[in-house]
Amino acid sequence: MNNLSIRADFPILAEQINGQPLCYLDNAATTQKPVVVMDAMNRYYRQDNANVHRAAHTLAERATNAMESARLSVARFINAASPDEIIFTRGTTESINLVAAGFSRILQPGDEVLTTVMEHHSNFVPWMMAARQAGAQLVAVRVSPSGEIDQEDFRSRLTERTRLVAFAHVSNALGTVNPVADLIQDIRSRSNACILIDGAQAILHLPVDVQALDADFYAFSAHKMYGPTGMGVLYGKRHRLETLAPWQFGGEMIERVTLDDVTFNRLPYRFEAGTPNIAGAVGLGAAINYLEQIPRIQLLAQEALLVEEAAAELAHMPGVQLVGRPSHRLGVVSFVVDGGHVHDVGTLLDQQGVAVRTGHHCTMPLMDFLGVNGTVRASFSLYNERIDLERFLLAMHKVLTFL
Ligand code: 7TS
Repeated sequence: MNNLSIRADFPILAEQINGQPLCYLDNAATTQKPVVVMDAMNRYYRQDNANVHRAAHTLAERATNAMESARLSVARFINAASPDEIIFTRGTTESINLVAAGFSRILQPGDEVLTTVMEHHSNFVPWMMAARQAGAQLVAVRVSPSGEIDQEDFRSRLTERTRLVAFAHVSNALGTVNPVADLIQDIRSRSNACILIDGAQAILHLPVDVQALDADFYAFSAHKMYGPTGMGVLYGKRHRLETLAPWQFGGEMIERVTLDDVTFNRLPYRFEAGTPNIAGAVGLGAAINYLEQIPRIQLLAQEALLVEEAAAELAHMPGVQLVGRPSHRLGVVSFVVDGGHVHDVGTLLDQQGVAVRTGHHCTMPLMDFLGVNGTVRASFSLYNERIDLERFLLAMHKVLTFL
């Protein structure tokens, strides 16, 4: 194991930070980009740039083909039944807001939206706002002290009033892999509730098959899977998308408009108002093609071992407390240090070239629930190697001598 390397594909990994080679462990926030993604976007702007779907000229046709071929790549990558079920958005946050905006018109007073304490704010606040607007209730399932969804609480809070269930596939703050397939089956056996999975972290660490999972919606961001920022995906089952009202108006989402009426375009365009992020779609398509060419499954196994080892080593360091000890963890290890503010730990690590994230990770309800203000979070991805783990652990030993 650990003899696979794709580092050379990521030029930024050769950067020096504070006089040290970069040890990038902030992948849960965003991943670095391989040359092929940057080249594809550059080539698009140099050779093919035009607006899509609009003009009968060659460049417009090339731009349209580039965007639609990216849609096909996404559909293949997550095994969607049709590219019509792939909506391009700005990212996970926008994908979830799109569904929440639609549901704010479907929800009735007395209805409930079920989510969990573990969610990123992007999968919590949109439901809070939608529920408020409709006079419905937001219900949050508890997590256990180890940072897992409390399944008993989940079962008891899923009722005939639950109209939608939204939860993360993988927690960005703790790395917990939720038993999504089991939970979805359980929901399906007892309820007609619509199910949205926040896949922002999972897409980086797991092969995702939306048909096998049987979720109604699955949201993720390109920038967390080696693609560009400002680009994301909402997968939705066709019948769910068809019953959802569009939330932004103008451009290609219009089919026909008169002075006093309008009809909307077919899927997926009815949810893509305005000129889309064409270069972003090209970059996402290139990232997927890249992921399909590298030995992804072996690299994921290598990455998972590093994370497990990081957690085990940190757990043995005096004064270090792991936050969350999920039985199935991917990508992330979170911790606090006795007597040290998490931001100080982050700064001391940065001085040694090690990039981690500190703070609440946009999961304030989870932090409150676990009784911490924030954590230090080291997060791994496919290009991290044993040397990164060793550098991080060595840097942590130094940090502990300072604090
Ligand atoms: N959901 C989860 C589980 C996430 O991890 C994030 C981003 C989002 C939603 C929002 O994604 P966006 O691309 O729309 O911003 N998570 C993080 C993080 O953990 N640190 O920075 C961003």
